[in-house]
Amino acid sequence: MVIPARLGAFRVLWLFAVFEAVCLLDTGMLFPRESSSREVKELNGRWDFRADKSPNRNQGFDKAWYKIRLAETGPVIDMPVPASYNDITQDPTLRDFIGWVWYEREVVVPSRWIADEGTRVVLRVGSAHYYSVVWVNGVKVTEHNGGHLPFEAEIGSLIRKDPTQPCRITIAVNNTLTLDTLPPGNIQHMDDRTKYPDGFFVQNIYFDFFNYAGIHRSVLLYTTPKVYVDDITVVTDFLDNTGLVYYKVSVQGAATATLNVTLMDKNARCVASSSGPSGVLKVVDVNLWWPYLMHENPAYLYSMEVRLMATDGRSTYEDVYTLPVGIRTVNVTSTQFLINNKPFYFHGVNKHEDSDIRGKGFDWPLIVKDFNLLKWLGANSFRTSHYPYAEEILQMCDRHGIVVIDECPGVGIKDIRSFGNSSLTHHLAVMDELVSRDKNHASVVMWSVANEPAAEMPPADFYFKTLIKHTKALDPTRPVTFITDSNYARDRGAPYVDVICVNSYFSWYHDPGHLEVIPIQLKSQFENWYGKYQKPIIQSEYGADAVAGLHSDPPVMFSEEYQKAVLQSYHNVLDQKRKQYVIGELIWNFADFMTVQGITRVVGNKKGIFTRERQPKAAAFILKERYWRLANETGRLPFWTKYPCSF
Ligand code: BDP
Repeated sequence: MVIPARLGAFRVLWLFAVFEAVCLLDTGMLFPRESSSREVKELNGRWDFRADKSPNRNQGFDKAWYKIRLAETGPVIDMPVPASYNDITQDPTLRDFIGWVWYEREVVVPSRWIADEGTRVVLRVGSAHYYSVVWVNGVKVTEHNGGHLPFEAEIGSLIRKDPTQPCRITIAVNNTLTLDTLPPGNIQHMDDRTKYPDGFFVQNIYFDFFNYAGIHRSVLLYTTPKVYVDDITVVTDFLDNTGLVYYKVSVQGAATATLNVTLMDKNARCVASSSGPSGVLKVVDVNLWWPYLMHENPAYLYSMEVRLMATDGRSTYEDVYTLPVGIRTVNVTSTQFLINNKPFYFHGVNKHEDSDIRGKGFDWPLIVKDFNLLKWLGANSFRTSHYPYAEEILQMCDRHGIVVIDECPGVGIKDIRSFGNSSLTHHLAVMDELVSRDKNHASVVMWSVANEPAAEMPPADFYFKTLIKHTKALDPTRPVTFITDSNYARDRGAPYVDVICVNSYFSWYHDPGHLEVIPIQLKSQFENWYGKYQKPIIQSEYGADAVAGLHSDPPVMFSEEYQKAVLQSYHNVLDQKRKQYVIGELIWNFADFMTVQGITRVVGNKKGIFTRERQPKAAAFILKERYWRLANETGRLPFWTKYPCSF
């Protein structure tokens, strides 16, 4: 896998071949950024909202609610965007609602956008859970299957039809999960009228987080010229002191265009330039992108400015898009994970997009707080368990040097029917969207195609072989993994991954209360997996629930002391095995998070080392001490031999 380390001229040829592969996807999903040629208008704030509580949840479509103002179809309530709708009101039926909900907002579009026929106006939804249909002034403009990923539609011609009309945006979102969605789920109708009321049904899910729904990320209008930069792909490398940025730009709207590409350093000095739709930028005395705590100058980002000029005989178009670029390489051997050819040890966390009131809704204060906590903790990495996180979060990772294992929403694939063709086709499409969105982030070092699937089932072999091969073809520059539990009988798919990621909960789900089993069971886990596959291993989850403030000595389950003891016991084994082939450890979980109601969860999963309000439990201090010690051992900074206290 991944870039062969030192192959001289072959390496360059190989990189060009790779590069074509990364560009396989036909349309781009560039993050909307303002520039001299592009404007962005956020449509966040208060929207009108109506849940379709009709028995078949289809009244909105039957009565065409999109054709008129939502408030004219029936009672609407205020709903913030972005946010999950579940925890916003006092209505218990909305908290657990399954089916279609309707959002609507009228927008004033700047008149110059409408007047200028050479301007494209794009409506973009950062993410909505899970199936969305979008109308503008009653006309359907797009639909999208799946949460966590953006989708968009060009609406310029539509709003130009009648510039006197306000631009009314209607978005219907359905959170129903089926055997073919990602994540999968299924609806169960309860027909026994001696037990259940008329029309009673439940949504079964096989994952452990609350099925928050709604419009979770920003809704935007943005403009580009009619001829525009549709996509950019960069692949980076270096030879000695020279950084190499292979780039490819795709243009839409014209058959020919002039492209100038300039790479600027942090001081806005041009360090390399090129022209044409593809090429290589050579950076003398390169500042590589290094992870946090691995280098004294981590997370160095260049700015790549792409400037397009085109003419269609009548008009001239100029488009400018600037992409942050970190120059780094990733390689995997049978025992190591290399960033810039140096061994990298993941000491990090698993997270969730989750907090009170807003649920999975995007929230800058929460994000910045979480990054401050990660840096305080000495964490150098996280996994986007169990779905793609907001693009702004990955941008923060690029800026701060936090390394990311980027996971798709393939969580809870437990039913054999979810290994069929339609599930696979959707899963492949989701990987396309994910790679297309995140391929240019220096912080993203590995793709994870699934979490704890029932990989012991025979169809899992074909399913994961196809999925992993497809992902590698999309992006041969990054390793691919899927996350398994410790049972190595569930290993269909494992032969195709580059890194084995194992979750285990010894003394919790297995042998609850018996801390003494951890050393032997964890050691066997590592030896079994390594013995079978000779691939590097990440302990991708481990942990224990702790109710903040609950104390017990001797430690008992759910106390802060027990959580601490589990961590310490794991760390002893990890310290032996990280000298061999264990390349990382990610605690489950960064913070407490909400789950479905059930007998094993007391208002959510309490395996956080921080509470849901982001306050530390005792385990956070254990981990902080450890992570800084690991950084001192594995980072390369003489002045970090002292314990840090500056955060
Ligand atoms: C793991 C799952 C994770 C759960 C965790 C737990 O990957 O989603 O939240 O168990 O039960 O197996 O706490």
